[in-house]
Amino acid sequence: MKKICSLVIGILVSTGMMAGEPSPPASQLIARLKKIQKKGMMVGHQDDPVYGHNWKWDKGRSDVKDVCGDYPAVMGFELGGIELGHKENIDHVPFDRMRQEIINQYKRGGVITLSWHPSNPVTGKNAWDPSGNPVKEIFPGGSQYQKFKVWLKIIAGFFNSLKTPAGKIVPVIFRPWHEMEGNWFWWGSQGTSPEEYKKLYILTYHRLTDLYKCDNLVWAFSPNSGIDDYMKYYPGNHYVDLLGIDLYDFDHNNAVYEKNLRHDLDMLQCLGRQQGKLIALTETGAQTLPDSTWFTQVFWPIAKKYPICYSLFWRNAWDSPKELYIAAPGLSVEKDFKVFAEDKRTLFDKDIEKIK
Ligand code: BMA
Repeated sequence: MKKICSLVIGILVSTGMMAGEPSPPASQLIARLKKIQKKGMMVGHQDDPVYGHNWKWDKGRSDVKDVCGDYPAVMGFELGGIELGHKENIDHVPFDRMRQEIINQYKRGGVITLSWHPSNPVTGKNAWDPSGNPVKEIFPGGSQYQKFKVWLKIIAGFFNSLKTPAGKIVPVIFRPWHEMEGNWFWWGSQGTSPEEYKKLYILTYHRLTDLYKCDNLVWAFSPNSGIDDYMKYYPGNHYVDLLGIDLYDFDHNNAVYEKNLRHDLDMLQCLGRQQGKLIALTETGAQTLPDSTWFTQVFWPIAKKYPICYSLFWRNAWDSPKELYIAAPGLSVEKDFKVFAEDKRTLFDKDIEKIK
């Protein structure tokens, strides 16, 4: 008996868990997301509380809330620029404001997801510059390894700073190195082999998790729509908690979007079941929202058939008018979005706040 007990304790200690100890914040969030997913799909919006259609930097404001009376259940924020020590991200959102909004969203029971478009470590240009073989250079022995280690330390510092005034650490969904099979980002397929990509994801995971003890990260993997072999760049089940896809309609073509949505969600549903992972549309939307019934007639009739944890509609960009992806007061899609929001299975902040 004694022997068995010490064996069990040995296992618990070696896995970092002791009976009676709360599980890490990330595991708590994963369990909560699974519960929420049974109720419906959370509606998400990038940069929701910091700017929107025709406004910026107001406090307490949100295009989604102005239309349907509640904040989106998921808010997305962007970390690009933090690695350079900048005070504002690449879309000019101050990191201090972002931290505050993340904490506000957590306190009202909402969920947070973070993306990162770091600059090209070799050329110093932005994330959309794939030149200079940067991925090869950031591994041990490479010319940018020291710099990359500092970047990860900085980003870990931000994750570890996400604490409520009472000292509670805020769990977030972290979605690094997205749309990797495309050729536009420096970590993308242009100069990076699948093996190098996996190494990059795993290196990031280990340094943040093991070295900097960021136990508040739920890890998302999100290729772009149209990927033939979803597992080609997949770093492995140990490193990923949520399977996503980024899918847009940039061309005002409902039929193509619908076809892609069905295709992507069929694939995600199947893989999610197979691998036992959550699934989500990690970025989506119809650019400029020209169809005034897009939410109820195009998106939702398909999306509602799948067990998607959330859909993150991209930003209503203050600095780029064509980047408009969710309803705001005065837009032709406003009424339609209200109907979409009234559906029992579309979830906003108040719908999930009691699901612990
Ligand atoms: C992209 C675009 C860019 C933006 C970036 C990071 O998809 O919206 O304008 O800078 O995301 O938010």
